[in-house]
Amino acid sequence: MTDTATELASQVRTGDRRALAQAITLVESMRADHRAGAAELIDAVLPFAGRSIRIGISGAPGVGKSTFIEALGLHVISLGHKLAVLTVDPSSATSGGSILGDKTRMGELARSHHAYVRPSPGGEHQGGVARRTREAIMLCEAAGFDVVIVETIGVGQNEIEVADMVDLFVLMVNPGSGDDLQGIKRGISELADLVVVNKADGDLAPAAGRTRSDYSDAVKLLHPRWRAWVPIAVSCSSLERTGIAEVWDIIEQFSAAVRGSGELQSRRRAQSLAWMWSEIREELLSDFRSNVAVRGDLGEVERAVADGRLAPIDAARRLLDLFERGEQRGLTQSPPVT
Ligand SMILES: Nc1nc2c(ncn2[C@@H]2O[C@H](COP(=O)(O)OP(=O)(O)O)[C@@H](O)[C@H]2O)c(=O)[nH]1
Ligand SMILES: [Mg+2]
Repeated sequence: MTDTATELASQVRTGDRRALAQAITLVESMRADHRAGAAELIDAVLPFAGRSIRIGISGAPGVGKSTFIEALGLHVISLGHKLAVLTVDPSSATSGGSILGDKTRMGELARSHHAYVRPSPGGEHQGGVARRTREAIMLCEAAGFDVVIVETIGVGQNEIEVADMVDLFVLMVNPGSGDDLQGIKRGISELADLVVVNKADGDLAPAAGRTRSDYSDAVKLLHPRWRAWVPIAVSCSSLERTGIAEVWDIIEQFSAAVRGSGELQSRRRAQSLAWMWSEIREELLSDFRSNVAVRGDLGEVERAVADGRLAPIDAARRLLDLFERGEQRGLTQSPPVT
């Protein structure tokens, strides 16, 4: 192991926030020459990772996730916990202002010494979001944060990836969003362990109550993800900070239940294995695509498949053969694309 990785890892371990920020920046880096250092760093902190409640919070933009995390977070640190918040929001890269917006919505948290708020990295690259968030979680844990929240927008792949790296997956919805079964079906995620109806205040309070009860019925129809936990729906107001302590109590009950049943431990083992396989898939695919022999034929083969001139399975076999032969001849070190 290089000195820098060891050094950085031990600084992270002391809870040094600048070191933590630097470490996360390193694992977020897409530069190939940073990857080795990042891997060493993760190796070094691995024994100290895993000691947190990992919570994913998902929901449509504007539903109030950041406001909720600020309210919940302040409560959680008032109980003596140390909280890290990571955001996974690919849109924050494009809509310039929203990183700052998120920062501001969690302003009080961001200023606390017991919390660490890390917005999504800017930049165009979409790939690797899951990997770098997983690694950032581990770094935060090694730095002593015992509650980690990952905020993500509630769309497709993103949501699934986040659900795959946390213990508890929270779906946040607006009052009125479950007024018909169709709406619930569209809105509800199979992944939800807890549905939080936010904005239960002012004029929206009655609707929030109805929505909570609609979701309470709906979550019973979900295929349960845990033996020791049945998904439930609650309501709160992040703005007025009511119902927030109750949400935290539920999170603690969840945590105790799934630890007690041994499911948390087995879930995390399965997540680690799934992570390894997704690394292998990504590495292999990237080798495959950069393989000279494959690259030469890929366009034509794709056209043939699209036109129905070549069966997909034959095409795959042909490209894989090219790939394997190329690998054997050591042709993977392809010249850079210009
Ligand atoms: N009335 C009401 N508005 C809220 C509540 N929580 C958040 N908001 C508002 O909803 C908007 C979006 O909040 P934000 O936290 O950025 O949502 P996010 O996109 O899901 O992170 C902001 O204008 C908030 O002030 C709440 O509990 N009640
Ligand atoms: Mg937000």
